[in-house]
Amino acid sequence: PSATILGYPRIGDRRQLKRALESLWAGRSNADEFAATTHQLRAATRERLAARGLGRDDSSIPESFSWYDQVLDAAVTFGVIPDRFRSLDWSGDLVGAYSTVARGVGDDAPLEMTKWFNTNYHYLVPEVDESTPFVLNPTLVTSLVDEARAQGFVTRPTIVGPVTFLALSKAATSASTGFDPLSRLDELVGVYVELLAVLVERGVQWVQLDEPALVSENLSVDATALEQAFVAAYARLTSADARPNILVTAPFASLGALAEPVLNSGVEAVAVDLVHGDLPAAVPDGVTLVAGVVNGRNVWRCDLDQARRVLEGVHAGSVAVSTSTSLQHVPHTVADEPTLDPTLASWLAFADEKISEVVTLARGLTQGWDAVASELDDARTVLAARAAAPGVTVPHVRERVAGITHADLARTTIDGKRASIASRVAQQQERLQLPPLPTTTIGSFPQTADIRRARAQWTRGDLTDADYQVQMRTEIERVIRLQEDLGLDVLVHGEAERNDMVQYFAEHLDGFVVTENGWVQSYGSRCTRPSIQWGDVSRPAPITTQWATYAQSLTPKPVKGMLTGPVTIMAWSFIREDLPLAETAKQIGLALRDEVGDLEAANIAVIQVDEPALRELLPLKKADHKDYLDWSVSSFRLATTGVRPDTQIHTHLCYSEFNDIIDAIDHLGADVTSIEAARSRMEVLGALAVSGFGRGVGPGIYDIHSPRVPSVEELAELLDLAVRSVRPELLWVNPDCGLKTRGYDETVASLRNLVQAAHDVRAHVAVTA
Ligand code: THG
Ligand code: ZN
Repeated sequence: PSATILGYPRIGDRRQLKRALESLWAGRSNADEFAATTHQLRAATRERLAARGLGRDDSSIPESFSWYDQVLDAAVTFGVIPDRFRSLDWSGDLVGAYSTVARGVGDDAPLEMTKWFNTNYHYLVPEVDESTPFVLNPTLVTSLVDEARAQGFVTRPTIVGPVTFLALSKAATSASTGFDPLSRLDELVGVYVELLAVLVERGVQWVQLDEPALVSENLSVDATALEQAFVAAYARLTSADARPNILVTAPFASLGALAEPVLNSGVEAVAVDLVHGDLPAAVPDGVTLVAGVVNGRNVWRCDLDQARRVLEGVHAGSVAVSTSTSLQHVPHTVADEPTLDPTLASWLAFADEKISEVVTLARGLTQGWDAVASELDDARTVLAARAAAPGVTVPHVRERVAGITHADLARTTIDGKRASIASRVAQQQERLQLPPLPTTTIGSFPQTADIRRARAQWTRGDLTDADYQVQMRTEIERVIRLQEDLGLDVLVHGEAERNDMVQYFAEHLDGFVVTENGWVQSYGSRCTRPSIQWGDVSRPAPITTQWATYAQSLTPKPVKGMLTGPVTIMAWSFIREDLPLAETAKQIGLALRDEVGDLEAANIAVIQVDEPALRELLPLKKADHKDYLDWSVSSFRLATTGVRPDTQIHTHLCYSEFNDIIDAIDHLGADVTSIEAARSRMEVLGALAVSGFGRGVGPGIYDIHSPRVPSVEELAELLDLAVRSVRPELLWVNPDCGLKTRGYDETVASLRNLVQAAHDVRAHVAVTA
């Protein structure tokens, strides 16, 4: 094929998959109805891709559908099922068993979830030990292949490749210490070989094996081990007796030194990311280079002239044009955004529009560029119009960024002198009068159906601003009274007014727009609608002060002001690419600095700036880490250092892979940092202790991702564990994330136990400390 894509969104343009899954799980529909809906979704997708210009019967269309997650698909296909789930009805109720592994049941925890490379997609982490059986169950793959054939298509099944699968797996708790899942590569490859034979028998001509692990330097496997693993695995796969052609994909960054072994591994095609990585030096004869020149990660229209130049630089006997990554990371289509300003819309390309760009470039490459002259011309015109459009460059924003000085990044006293950490701590304690082991929550309280309904009505114009205000204030008062009853020490207003911790800010900042239908799968049935940052960012008016001030007026206890930090706003939005990320980060940092200043002026004594995504944007190449950590940490400091010493700055970070960024966390300079720790039983505190972290820490003592109510004993035990690594005077007590997705019953019960556990441990730490 001369035009292809590496994957397509599977959630559906109206989130059909989300609805189908949630209705299946709730028992509102049965497995047959689920099968019918998802069949329809896939059939429509194939037709849509063909209509956009991808070949119907030449394997150009990837078969990238998944019920929930592509890594779970591979785990199920190769039988990598944890013991606790092996007795499920895998042959009778496949989707039921599959869902249970993804969601857990009773005390059987689901597979852990973590970020897919540097995207905002979460995959499920397979668990492997020395004796995990690897057994082929090809149904998930073959059912799609058969279905496509019946529809008149020859498509290309896609599966996570064996190296990436094991590199992303974790050692099961049953494994002996030091066990490395990759040590079982050869056995797993044996089952991949069986799958290849099954696929050939079904008439499959090409199979896609996704190997993004090859480009990442952030995995625990080092480059040499990765290369050896790849070479061994693919020597065996490519010499299999019966197999389809193999396309190996390496999205997200450069293959670097691995390009040579990958291109010479005997596979028929290699897809490289030419948006985020470089062109390999040499492509051997007989290997097709699938050139990923259209960005699969962002929503901007492609600079076709630039893509053409890249394609013209490719020296390979056979070239296909593609997206740099799967399109699962972008929404379906710009055509579905009726309320978007048409000028802005003309600058954008979502999944469907990107397919057209790929097809255009492939036509240029095969038929000559004159054949696509008008498309190239259109793209050129749009790009030029965008560069000159009002709001893209705003002089007062640029001037303010240029005027940032070193002093703006340091906390100072009122008279301009630097405040030592010790004096800050003392002044904050003087103002806040907190007990030891203070209790708090991360920020959001459950978003009830009432709250969602009110917001939907208000958005539609069916509820007046004044009525919406009343409803939100009523909710805030309820949440404040609840926290007072529970005996929490530092309260929150609950964030009822926020649909999403990023979108809410994007809606209130100049330079951003939000979409109506631009859903992107986050994990399983959950989606977000990333905002689009198209121009220079500034804050036209205070954003959160009215809610924070109202909440604080209801109680003598301190109420935290709650903001989302610059890096997280960027990580969870689509960001412009015509300005360095560091510059955008400064613009957002300054906007938030003003917001922090307004909260302080309104007498809010504790201000939390969340950066859950700090680890996520960490570049895949180590050489890029320092630069990233410099600008990301600086943007947080820019947002937070303008306050008085007696104002306490908190931050919250999700995800437990902190090892690479511990120093950066310290450099944020937050007075208190809450982190996810419950699922790892406080393990991350060990790393903090080793680094000599001397600021307040709130290790989450219960996992909010599950409705389970932890007992007082269990919570107290975790606090006792925490006290082994964190000095008691630095320790805070909180859940490990916001409570937005939880119900009220379990939230109240869990927080009651949390407060009790803090009281119990206070008594006993006081004795031992
Ligand atoms: N906001 C944004 N991105 C995020 C998160 C967030 N990325 C990482 C993490 N949090 C992902 N977690 C979730 C958790 C819940 C949901 C989505 C991502 C969720 N979404 C609703 C759904 O799919 O039904 C839709 C929410 C809405 O109506 O806006 O529940 O917090 N930006
Ligand atoms: Zn969190």
